[in-house]
Amino acid sequence: MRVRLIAANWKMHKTVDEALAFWRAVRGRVPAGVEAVVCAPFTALHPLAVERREGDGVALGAQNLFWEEAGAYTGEVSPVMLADLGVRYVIVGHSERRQLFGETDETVNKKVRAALRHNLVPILCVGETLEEREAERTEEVVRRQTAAALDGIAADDAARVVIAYEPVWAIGTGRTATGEDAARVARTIRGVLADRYGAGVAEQARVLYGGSVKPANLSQFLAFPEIDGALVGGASLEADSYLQLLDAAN
Ligand code: G2H
Repeated sequence: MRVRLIAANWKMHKTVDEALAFWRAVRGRVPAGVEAVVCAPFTALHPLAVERREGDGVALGAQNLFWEEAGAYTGEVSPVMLADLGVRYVIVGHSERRQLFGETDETVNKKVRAALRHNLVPILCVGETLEEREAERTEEVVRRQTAAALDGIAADDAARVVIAYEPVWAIGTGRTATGEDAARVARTIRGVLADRYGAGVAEQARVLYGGSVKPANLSQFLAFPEIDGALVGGASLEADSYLQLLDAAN
């Protein structure tokens, strides 16, 4: 039985005070049947880790990591540093990083592997651009990104990876895929897992939808059993809205 997951992706938002205010408003209010993860900017991770108490019901996530453990990599943050703070999840390969910061299938794979080595759960993002969608290449792109990201990863680890289908044209635009579209792509993702690892892993791994998810439209995705939750940007920034998403997923 897969537990639903609502992951907040704050992107480059919130000062430390704003992050702490959010945390205090949400903690202890997470419905029992849902997993809540807040992927905060690096600057807020340590204060949130200090603030976090048993029973808060919210896990900490990062939005990126580097694949080496330590060294001369100015500006980078390693999986060791994240694990040291009690961070449990890390977003890898978000389309903003692929498009704006030159991440490739190869670097995404290195990051997924590094996360798993340090017991962090990667939230691997895959999804097609508008151009690829219009050329009817969605399935091919998603299949390629998923397979490449999982290269060299054993079945046990693959089952722990959370895969978020985020069509690039739906991100921050107010446009969303239909529930049917998202469910079809979720089946494609599980197909890649089944081909490589067998039906057990395909059944165990969680697949999320992301792209302009809001409390008002979440149920259109969760109506499909293939979809186990959402990766949410804009609508995760206010505590009230995030709590509404958690309730809707319960
Ligand atoms: C997609 C999503 C969060 P938003 O990037 O990963 O953002 O919900 O604002 O479209």
